Amino acid sequence: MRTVEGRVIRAVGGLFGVLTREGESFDCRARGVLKLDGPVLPGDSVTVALPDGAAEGRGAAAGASIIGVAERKNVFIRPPMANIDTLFAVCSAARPGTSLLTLDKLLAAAEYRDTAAVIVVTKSDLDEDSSDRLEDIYRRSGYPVFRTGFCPDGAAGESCGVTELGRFIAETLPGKTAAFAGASGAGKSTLLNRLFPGLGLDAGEVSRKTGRGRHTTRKVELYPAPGIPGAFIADTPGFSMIDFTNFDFIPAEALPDCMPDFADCYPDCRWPDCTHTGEADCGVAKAVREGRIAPSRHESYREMYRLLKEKRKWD
Ligand SMILES: Nc1nc2c(ncn2[C@@H]2O[C@H](COP(=O)(O)OP(=O)(O)O)[C@@H](O)[C@H]2O)c(=O)[nH]1
Ligand SMILES: [Mg+2]
Ligand SMILES: [Zn+2]
Repeated sequence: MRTVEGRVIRAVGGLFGVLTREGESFDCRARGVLKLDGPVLPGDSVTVALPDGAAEGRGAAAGASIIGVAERKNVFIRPPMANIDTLFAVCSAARPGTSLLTLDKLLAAAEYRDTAAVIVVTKSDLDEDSSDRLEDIYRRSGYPVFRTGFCPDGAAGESCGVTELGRFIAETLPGKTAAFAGASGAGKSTLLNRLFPGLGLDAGEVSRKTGRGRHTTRKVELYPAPGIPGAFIADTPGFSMIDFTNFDFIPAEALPDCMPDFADCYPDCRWPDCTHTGEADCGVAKAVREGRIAPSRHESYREMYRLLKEKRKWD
């Protein structure tokens, strides 16, 4: 018997795929010793006990089992996964378009979980005005923003934004785990395949006609990011941006802390208990008037605050 450390890269029906630090993979069961609130999740860092003779690829049959789960940095419920350091919000500048409220919910949920967020505006080739608008709002809000698109005909060798994003990922992602969230059709699979040609993710569209097939299985899977040491990409097929935004566990009182672009303004509020939803002499409202905060961010905030307060009433 020996023990190894690794990362859960998939979870299917009580069987967990674990990739060890040494690069071996084992199928494991999770046995009673675990003291967790919920199940073992993709993204968990785990300790695995391997009986003598457990060979790679057939661990579970030989009795490989997860005997410990490291403390988590964060947990996403939908999609189910743990320990996400960075969330790439993939938003389309053209069809299907981007709901700013949905995007702002996603950013607040990421902030609350201590997950860094990066905005990627896709399809910038199709609508320059809409790309400019998204870029302006989120740059002003302090988020890193990248624009990608298909290159115009004849622009062979151009990457149209993908190289720049790839460089950022290579610099910031070593040792970290990233998830990509986006509305269906926003260009998530296309982007991942352009960024990581070696990853060979399923790029196929979900079959809308039959509504089934392997692409519709909602299974989170982690992949080692090709060429980036210690980095993982969480692929979340079948989950849309809406799934990631289940943010109603945030207490309304904590929402201001989930708006990094507002932080500098709070000292300017006249009332210490200002909720920034319409009080007189509110620092946030002042910053909006002066153009330091994008109006849409304040509108989203007010709507999210209202939703969270309403939710509290029903609980
Ligand atoms: N013009 C243009 N089309 C894109 C771009 N990115 C993706 N698409 C197209 O948008 C559609 C949906 O892309 P897909 O990657 O499947 O979206 P997903 O559902 O988010 O994974 C496909 O037809 C892509 O070819 C882009 O940057 N520019
Ligand atoms: Mg896709
Ligand atoms: Zn205020």
